[in-house]
Amino acid sequence: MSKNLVDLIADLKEDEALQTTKELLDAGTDPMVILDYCREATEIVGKRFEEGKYFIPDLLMSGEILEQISDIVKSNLTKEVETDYIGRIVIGTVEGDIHDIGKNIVTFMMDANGFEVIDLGVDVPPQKFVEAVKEHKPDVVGMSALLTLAFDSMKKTVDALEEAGLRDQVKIIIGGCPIDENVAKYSGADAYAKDAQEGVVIAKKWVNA
Ligand code: B12
Repeated sequence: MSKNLVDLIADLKEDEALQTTKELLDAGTDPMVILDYCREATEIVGKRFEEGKYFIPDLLMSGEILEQISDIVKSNLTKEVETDYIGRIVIGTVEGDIHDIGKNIVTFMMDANGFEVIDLGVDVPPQKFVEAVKEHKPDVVGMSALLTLAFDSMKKTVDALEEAGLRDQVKIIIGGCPIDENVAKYSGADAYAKDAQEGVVIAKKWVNA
């Protein structure tokens, strides 16, 4: 069944993929496991795109399927009982990059774990991050990027925060499928997370929650 969902997404079989997602959740599968299947499937889609077997419309279709699955999954994740926020995070996909499915999952997970989230959207210029940090005074800034080209935007954003004298007031976490420790070092971020769950764990540590 599980392999099946990976294949259905990778083969862009929208209706069957959504149906199988619902069946898996009804059968008690952990929603986070479903997100892992999504990741496995995106790797296959990405590879087919690189190999010239898939084209932009196929990427778009995979994006649509992933978005619908993450909506279904989100509605199955239990939100903790409303309490005071444990911290505030400003998040966005950096300039030049419009991928937002992963960022939206992180936004949801942070919110579900007690953070107040200010989501700046996609293709966010460094200056917009700076303004948001001035306005909202967050504990954490989260940046997402899926394009290797966008690593420079991450660096520029960290530099802009530095220049504005705000760097010491926030912790910065980055993520996205090509992001690793080296990118964190290159950009000047404090940490990177391989997925939304890890991001939540790190952010919680930063606010001592
Ligand atoms: C769907 C998709 C699209 C959709 C995006 C729809 C949308 N609303 O986001 C569309 C069709 C629009 C698209 C466009 C393009 N895409 Co595209 N796309 C993908 C694909 C297949 C899946 C991405 C995805 O949604 N993954 C699922 C999510 C859940 O995973 P995720 O983003 O990694 O997020 C998780 C973690 O990384 C982490 N995370 C993510 N962000 C953050 C942030 C923080 C703070 C934290 C803590 C954690 C975290 O948590 C998430 C959940 O656990 C990938 C393939 C791949 N391997 O990823 C290519 C891919 C990213 N795309 C690629 C390319 C080249 C493009 C285009 C340039 C194509 C073109 N020629 O036009 C354009 C770029 C446009 C732009 N300016 O951004 C390349 C990038 C290659 C590179 N080296 O840069 C990839 C890798 C495909 C490939 N193998 O060639 N794409």
